[in-house]
Amino acid sequence: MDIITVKTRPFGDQRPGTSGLRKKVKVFQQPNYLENFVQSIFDALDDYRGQTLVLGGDGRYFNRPALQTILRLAAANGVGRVLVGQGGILSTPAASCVIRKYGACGGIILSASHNPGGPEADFGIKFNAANGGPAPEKTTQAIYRNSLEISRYRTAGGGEIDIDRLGAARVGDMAVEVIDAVTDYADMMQQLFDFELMRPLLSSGRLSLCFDAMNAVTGPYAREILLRRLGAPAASVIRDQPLEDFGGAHPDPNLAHAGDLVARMHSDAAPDLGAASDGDGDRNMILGNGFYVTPSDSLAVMAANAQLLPGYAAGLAGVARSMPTSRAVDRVAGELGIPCFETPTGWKFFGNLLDAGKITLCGEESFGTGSDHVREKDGLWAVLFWLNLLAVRGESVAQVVRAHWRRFGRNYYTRHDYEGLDTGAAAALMDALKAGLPQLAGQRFAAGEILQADDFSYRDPVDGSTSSGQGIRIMLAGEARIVLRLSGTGTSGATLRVYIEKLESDPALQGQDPQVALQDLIALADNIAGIGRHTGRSAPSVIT
Ligand code: VG1
Ligand code: CO
Repeated sequence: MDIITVKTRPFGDQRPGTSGLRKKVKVFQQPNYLENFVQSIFDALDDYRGQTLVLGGDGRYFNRPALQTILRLAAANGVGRVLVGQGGILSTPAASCVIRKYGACGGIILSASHNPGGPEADFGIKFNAANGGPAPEKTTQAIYRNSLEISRYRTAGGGEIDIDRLGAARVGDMAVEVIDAVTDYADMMQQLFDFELMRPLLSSGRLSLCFDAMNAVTGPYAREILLRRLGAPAASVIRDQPLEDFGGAHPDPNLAHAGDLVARMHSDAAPDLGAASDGDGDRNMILGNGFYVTPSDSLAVMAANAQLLPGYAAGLAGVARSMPTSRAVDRVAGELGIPCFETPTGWKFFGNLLDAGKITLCGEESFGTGSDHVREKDGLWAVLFWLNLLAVRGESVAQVVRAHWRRFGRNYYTRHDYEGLDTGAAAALMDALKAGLPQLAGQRFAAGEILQADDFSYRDPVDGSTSSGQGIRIMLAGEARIVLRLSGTGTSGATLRVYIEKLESDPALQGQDPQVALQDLIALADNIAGIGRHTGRSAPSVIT
């Protein structure tokens, strides 16, 4: 094989964020930019030579050329075999499934997830380890250090590999297998859920759904699973063609970006379940007829009902949630008598807990839920979980959630995002907030008394590693809480996320609009953090 060593220089900005390296496509298109990062990944690993690597992405613009570049680098660096999703496609959970199923040493996933795509938009790359999950912090830090010192990368000569045709090929000594991107994942879903129960209900229309693939990667997965294997009518899946620019839309399944679906769920023609997934298929939004389920509630409902579903009939070992996620699931864990872990934002922090068998279900407020079946959050899995649950209980989404609130209390919840902020102004806001933390405890406001205020730090109970500076927590009486942190996935300016929550145990008071129920806390967040003053904004860009 023709191995070429190319001299290069560090870029200095290749620090992975919450979920891999995300930049504008134009940044990735600079000569050597992608190559430097991929070489830095190989240099951070010690056991990949001769082994299997999984490669795929969400199909966004630049996916295809990036994939060819990575194949050449992989061959020159001594990878034994690469499994590539057909057409370069693998949803993030499917990639996790394939890594685990074929004993790969890891995988490279090309995605910027919920960020928009296209020549002027975003691209991303992340490395997943042999357990199928996002590389832990010690690996991402090693990748970053390598990227600051890199002076050469290795690549191979040769032409392009045809990634659209299933089958085997070679790049020099390295085998390339183009695999069906959907089958392994669909088979796994069929193991976890009761397809026999759901199929007659879905095919006869007794249980109806609308799944919005948002022109992103889940289209082919949804067609195979929901339409072909479960027999739902064709119109049950919308925007099911993966497009390089997601049709110009923002592939982020929330109330702001899945507007058509939300409108349909509030119309006379609303099906029983509405759902959407994001660019790379790991997020989910769940809606009922005229009803929105917050992701935090969705996790809690899943935990409370898991035993009704075949894949989880044995019960849950434990649960985990990211710190900003509402504490609704904590209440379920308390009642079930199982442990509940609080981790920093980002799926990589769940990996050790899942591997150690300490948890079965986990989730984040950012439309992410998952289980120990893979090591990523999983959008379609969540949709199937809900469908199976509705089929078993024979109730509507709203009935299931309201009954849950009556039993466990309702954790009113909202997240306010301030996007595209001046980076300096956002940093100044956080610095001032941190400086004022010691004075907050004991102060009384209309929203209640502040009991505790800190900067969240996490010690991993499995490997003892610590991660500090993971977000400001302000805890108030009455199980109310305000959390503030800066996003680690954006590609321009800074995004401030403000998470607000309050418990309401009285069923008579559980039917309010969260923005109303939480208004005192929303005002207090602005008061304490000086959001308007620092950012010049009078309202958030997105409310979820
Ligand atoms: C966001 C979410 C976080 C999620 C991450 C990756 O990160 O808040 O919960 O794990 O996106 O999701 P941040 O740092 O911007 O808040 V995905 O679907 O974009 O890979
Ligand atoms: Co995603």
